[in-house]
Amino acid sequence: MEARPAVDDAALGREALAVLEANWTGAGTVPAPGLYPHQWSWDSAFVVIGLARHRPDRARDELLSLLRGQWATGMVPHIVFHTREAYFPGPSVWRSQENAAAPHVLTSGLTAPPLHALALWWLYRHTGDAAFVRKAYPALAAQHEYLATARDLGGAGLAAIVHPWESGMDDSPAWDAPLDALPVIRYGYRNVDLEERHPDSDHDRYVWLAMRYRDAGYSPEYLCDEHPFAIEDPMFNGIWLASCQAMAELAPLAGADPVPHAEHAEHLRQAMLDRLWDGCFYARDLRAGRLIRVCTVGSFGPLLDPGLPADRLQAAVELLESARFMGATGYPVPSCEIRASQFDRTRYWRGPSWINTNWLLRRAAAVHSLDHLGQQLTNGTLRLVRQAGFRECFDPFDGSGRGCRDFSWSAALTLDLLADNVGE
Ligand code: 2M8
Repeated sequence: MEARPAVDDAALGREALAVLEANWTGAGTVPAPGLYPHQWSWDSAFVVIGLARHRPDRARDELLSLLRGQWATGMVPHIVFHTREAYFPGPSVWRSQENAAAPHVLTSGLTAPPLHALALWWLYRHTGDAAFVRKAYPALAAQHEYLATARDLGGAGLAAIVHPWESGMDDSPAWDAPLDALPVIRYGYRNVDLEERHPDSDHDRYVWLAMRYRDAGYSPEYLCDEHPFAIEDPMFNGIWLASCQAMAELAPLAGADPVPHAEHAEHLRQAMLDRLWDGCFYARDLRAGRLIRVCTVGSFGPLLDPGLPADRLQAAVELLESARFMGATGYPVPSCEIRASQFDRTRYWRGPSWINTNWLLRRAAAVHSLDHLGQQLTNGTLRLVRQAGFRECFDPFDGSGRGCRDFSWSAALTLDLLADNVGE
């Protein structure tokens, strides 16, 4: 079923729910039928957020289903394979079943932005379901512990991503230089579905990186000493910080101590300011020992922090609203600065606007009581889906849809924005 633009909010909401219903497999919501036939980690967190006010039962099942893929190390994988449907790279590449820490269900060996505690907090906020918080909390505490230990590759407390897929923003221009530093790989794994995403055959390097990590037994020691791709990303860490604050708020309900989570959030704030800020937030390449000076939508992740110092907040918001970002495009928010040489309005995370990053920035605006910015983000995002349907991403200038159709997080977050818009 393809979602069509709706004439009113109620119709749009019904279409969004229908997309999520169609994408529910009985064991998780797939991001989109066909192209993404399994459960992806941060996609699921966005689905939980979108369903919190409409189908809390389904939202709970969604989170628990994803957490069935959690490893004994605490790592929440970026894909959980509930079925045998074809996807590359699938279970035969990841070989999770050969790792003693992996669960019974097959998964990938990478992680994804840790949005899940914020999603649990969102669900609690809208349902008051403390029993579910108690149930899910320990798994999320273990996820945070994994990041704090196995992923502190820079030694400053920030989590490092070890693969572009872990950022969720796969072909972001921020990963160009670190990928270029890798050997040229020619497996010939290119796939027509991926042409729009990775026409420069970076895909072979993605697979190579994943297989190196796999062949090292997904070991944290290997990541520390040998893995050639290690990056401190402001979006990943900004999301983690927001999730640490969510853990602190939820802790009393779960009989846990909020203090370590609140302290951790403060530590992340300081580490991002010390290591990632230079006029705006940039990703840091730990292997090259330098900032990657391209502004992308990821640069705004730390805005999710209510404690961000006022001068940094002001500078970041000015950049976001400027003609380098949403000030010059008709629709929020291009995934890369439009004046950067790498900007490409047609290519996936190199220019198009995405509903999930719009939602995150909408959340950041709410956290800082930036009402005008929040309303602009809500209106612009709803305009995108009204006009083009629940597409995967959108041209930031003319709003036309790109990528696959009936995309779950576009539908889920539309539901959330609609609910906020009428003041529910
Ligand atoms: C995209 O990532 C996958 C790899 O994990 C892909 O390119 O095939 C990204 O947009 C990612 O953020 C998203 O979670 C995933 C599924 O929607 O697709």
